[in-house]
Amino acid sequence: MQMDRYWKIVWDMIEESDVVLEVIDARYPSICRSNRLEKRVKAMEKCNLLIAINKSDLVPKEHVDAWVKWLDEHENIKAVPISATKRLGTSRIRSVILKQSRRKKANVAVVGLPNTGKSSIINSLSGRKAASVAPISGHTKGQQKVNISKSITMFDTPGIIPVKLPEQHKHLLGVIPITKLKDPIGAAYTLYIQFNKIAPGKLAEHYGIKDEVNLLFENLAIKMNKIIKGGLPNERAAAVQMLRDHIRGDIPIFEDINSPLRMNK
Ligand SMILES: Nc1nc2c(ncn2[C@@H]2O[C@H](COP(=O)(O)OP(=O)(O)OP(=O)(O)O)[C@@H](O)[C@H]2O)c(=O)[nH]1
Ligand SMILES: [Mg+2]
Repeated sequence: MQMDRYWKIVWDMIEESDVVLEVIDARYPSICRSNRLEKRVKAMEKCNLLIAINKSDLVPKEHVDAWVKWLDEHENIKAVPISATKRLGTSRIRSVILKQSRRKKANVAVVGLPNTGKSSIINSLSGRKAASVAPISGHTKGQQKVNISKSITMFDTPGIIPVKLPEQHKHLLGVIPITKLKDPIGAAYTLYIQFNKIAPGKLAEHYGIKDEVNLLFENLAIKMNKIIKGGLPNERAAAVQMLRDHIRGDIPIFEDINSPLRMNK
């Protein structure tokens, strides 16, 4: 989808909304937020911004709590931790939405980068599979209206990758479907470098291999038993597996609030 078309859908929807729920990934809050969106919503009189820190099952509670506090104290933004798949924080988010809404009935626009879990949140709040979910970014194509309860209606939107999102952040957020990657080894290498910046040595520790940059995929392939004919390690298969593990949330690495990946919004 074209950027212009995307923003038109979002702006039109926000005009009709009481609350904008910006969904971010609990592992990398600083790189998920949209400055453009937040500015516009903050300037609106009838509409309030609420951040859902989703996938909070993948990080320690203290980490999410620290982000909630930081957003409140530094930016005066209300944020609620949630895990759509584990159904944690769902009642809380419902009650906060109603508090944030100026009307008794709340229209909620659910927005955010691809793969952050927008459709999953809608499903966990509605208690049924109303919105389609996939571990592939760009899954939701159009806008979809879902009635959550008598008082809450949500609008699911497609996620879109901002033009300015740096390459390394795209891989951290898994916004490019693995099947569309021309160079999965390059992508996995970029991810490894990012991981080592955030938590040195942690990726190697996770897989139980030596942290040797030149032998990374060879070591991974041997460890994962991905061997091609002739006994050679299948480095490409190892890279793809590492990317998959990351998208599934199996690699316990997340940004440190004290040295965020993005300083200025
Ligand atoms: N661990 C974990 N995974 C989650 C959570 N919420 C969503 N996911 C997973 O993240 C992936 C993306 O979820 P979706 O709900 O399709 O995300 P989306 O934001 O609607 O994605 P697009 O439609 O592509 O923009 C799926 O594999 C979900 O199972 C969560 O709270 N915890
Ligand atoms: Mg979706």
